[in-house]
Amino acid sequence: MNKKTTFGIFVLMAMFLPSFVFAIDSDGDGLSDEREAELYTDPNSPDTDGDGFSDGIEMEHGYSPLAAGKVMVYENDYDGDGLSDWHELWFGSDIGNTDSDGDVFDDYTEAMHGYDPASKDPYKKFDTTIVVDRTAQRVYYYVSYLKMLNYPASTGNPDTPTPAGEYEIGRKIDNKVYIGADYYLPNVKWNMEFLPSYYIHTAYWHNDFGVRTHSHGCVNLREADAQELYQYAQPGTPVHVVGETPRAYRVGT
Ligand SMILES: [Ca+2]
Ligand SMILES: [Ca+2]
Ligand SMILES: [Ca+2]
Ligand SMILES: [Ca+2]
Repeated sequence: MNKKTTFGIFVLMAMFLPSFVFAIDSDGDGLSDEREAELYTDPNSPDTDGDGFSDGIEMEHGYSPLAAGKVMVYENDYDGDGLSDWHELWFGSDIGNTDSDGDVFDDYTEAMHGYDPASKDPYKKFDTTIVVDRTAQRVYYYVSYLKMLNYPASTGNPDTPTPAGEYEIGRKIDNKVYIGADYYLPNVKWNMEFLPSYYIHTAYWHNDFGVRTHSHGCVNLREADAQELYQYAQPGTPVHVVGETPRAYRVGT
């Protein structure tokens, strides 16, 4: 190794050295004091929740250092705002503050509507998408790449399938009557049209959600699920219908 190369390596080391020097880890658990402040762990205790596994090891394997035992980071909600610690770390919001950016909207509500819970900027938005999975008979709601909701559903029967494709919510109707040649269904709640005459809506006349297809092409959800999705679905929200319509009576085993 010539002198020039040695000098080059020395300069490189000197450039990166300060970041190691200043990343103080008082309790030696592998997480810097700065990181522990974000995580609400004790910077002076290597095992904040006292379950025998260090904060650093828990974070490395996806377990919460704030909850004893095998509680995953995505299962823990330190501030109880509905958004898990894992999601808060992904969004960059404060896991110990229900309204991280102080704009009076809580982190969960902001994230679910696609707003950034860590920023007051109302124009900084994430994409939201509804995915209808015909194979699994489920409906998912995504914010960016994160699956935020996962519901059992019933799509169109094999002879009247829900058409695959990429659509978007056109209009929302609180209460609607469905009339066809062989059916009359009044008082159907939470209707989200994604293609002319094709809606995502409740279905009080059956309980086959997630089990089998059961419609003339609409997507049926349980009432509480449809009501929840209705809050977040807006005209223009993309709806992707994917997978295959199952021929079998039951989905899965
Ligand atoms: Ca530490
Ligand atoms: Ca621990
Ligand atoms: Ca939270
Ligand atoms: Ca907020």
